[in-house]
Amino acid sequence: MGRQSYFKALIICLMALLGSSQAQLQLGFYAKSCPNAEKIIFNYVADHIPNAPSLAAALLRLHFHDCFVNGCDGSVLVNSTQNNQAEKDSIPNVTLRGFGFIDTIKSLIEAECPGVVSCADILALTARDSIQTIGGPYWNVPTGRRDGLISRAADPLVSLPAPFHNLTVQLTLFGNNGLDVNDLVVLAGAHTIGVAHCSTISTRLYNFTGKGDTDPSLDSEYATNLKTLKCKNINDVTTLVELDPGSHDTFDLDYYKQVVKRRGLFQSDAALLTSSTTRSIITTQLQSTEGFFAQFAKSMEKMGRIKVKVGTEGEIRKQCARVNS
Ligand code: HEM
Ligand SMILES: *[C@@H]1O[C@H](CO)[C@@H](O)[C@H](O)[C@H]1NC(C)=O
Ligand SMILES: *[C@@H]1O[C@H](CO)[C@@H](O)[C@H](O)[C@H]1NC(C)=O
Ligand SMILES: *[C@@H]1O[C@H](CO)[C@@H](O)[C@H](O)[C@H]1NC(C)=O
Ligand SMILES: CC(=O)N[C@H]1CO[C@H](CO)[C@@H](O)[C@@H]1O
Repeated sequence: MGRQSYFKALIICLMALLGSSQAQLQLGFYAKSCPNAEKIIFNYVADHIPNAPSLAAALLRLHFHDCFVNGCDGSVLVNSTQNNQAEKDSIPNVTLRGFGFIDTIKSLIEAECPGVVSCADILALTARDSIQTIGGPYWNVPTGRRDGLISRAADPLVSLPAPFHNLTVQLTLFGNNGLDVNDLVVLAGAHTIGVAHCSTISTRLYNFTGKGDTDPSLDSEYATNLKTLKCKNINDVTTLVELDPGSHDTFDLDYYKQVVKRRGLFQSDAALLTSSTTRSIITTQLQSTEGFFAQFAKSMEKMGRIKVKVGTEGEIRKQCARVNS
């Protein structure tokens, strides 16, 4: 190889390296291309979440559902079309909320710098800022995610944990996304906020083994309360139950306190008591709110990196509910 072509090759290698180092998430990815983006999101959240704190839970869950299905690529935000049933129209979605909130923030950002900031990043930042606004943990959100082109109704059923999943299944689904048992127990701590529909626990309350029975792993006093005051029959699909009764808008340790009292709402919550590893991770969280927040922040940052699309992959959607055509 001649000296010149040697240098040419070297330069090409260096450029490739540079290219690949740019093609990953970084803090403040939009600092030059849309310097106000993160501020616009933060201000909108700070203006609106205090009046509607329950939306913080919805937005966090939306980010989780986005990341677990085809990676954090905004695919959860896409509307179905004549030719495509999107993730939104799949069973686990039925109760997702907050789409309008994201769409509004997207339009504010598009007005400032069109075609620059991805919906996946907007969702990740909005979830983080919403939780911070209700007094929960703060975590780093490196940005640079690109929006996916695909959103299929069949995928959430396969990728997302369900309320009736045991620990083994939950660990597998988290493992598929590079998350471990610690991440599972820590992120399940998100159930310290928000609500669930009676449909998610009707079998647990009324027909656990198909004999009209109640799941014996659920505290019996709590089960009775739920049946007499909340989910009054097996066909009730609309009534809402707090995941963490009494403090469903407060991000605290109460979820873990409920779980150890056998009052976790879902079988998936109760399942966290079925191994000594998960029990000991719960005990660790219960030692301090600061400790839990720090771990939650770490696991959220990890979750936010699941199978992200970067560089020239995917696209920057113009509207979050529609793939560009
Ligand atoms: C570990 C497996 C998990 C299962 C089986 C699960 C399941 C569920 C179910 C069934 C609901 C109730 C939906 C409804 O009926 O409206 C729910 C709500 C919620 N989940 Fe999870 N989840 C899991 C993990 C997570 C994670 C990792 C997060 C976030 C980091 C999260 C955040 C939430 C929040 C905030 C709500 C309340 C939503 C609202 O108030 O609208 N969950 N979850
Ligand atoms: C967990 O659930 C899966 C799927 O239903 C089942 O195959 C497995 O045996 C269960 N594991 C345990 C430990 O119960
Ligand atoms: C309870 O489960 C059994 C077995 O799956 C089913 O045959 C029965 O119809 C269920 N009962 C109700 C009230 O849904
Ligand atoms: C997506 O669907 C929602 C609810 O039906 C609707 O309000 C919104 O305008 C749609 N957005 C797009 C871009 O089609
Ligand atoms: C929020 C949302 O898009 N919900 C949809 C979930 O899927 C069902 C059909 O399975 C639709 O009817 C809901 O509108």
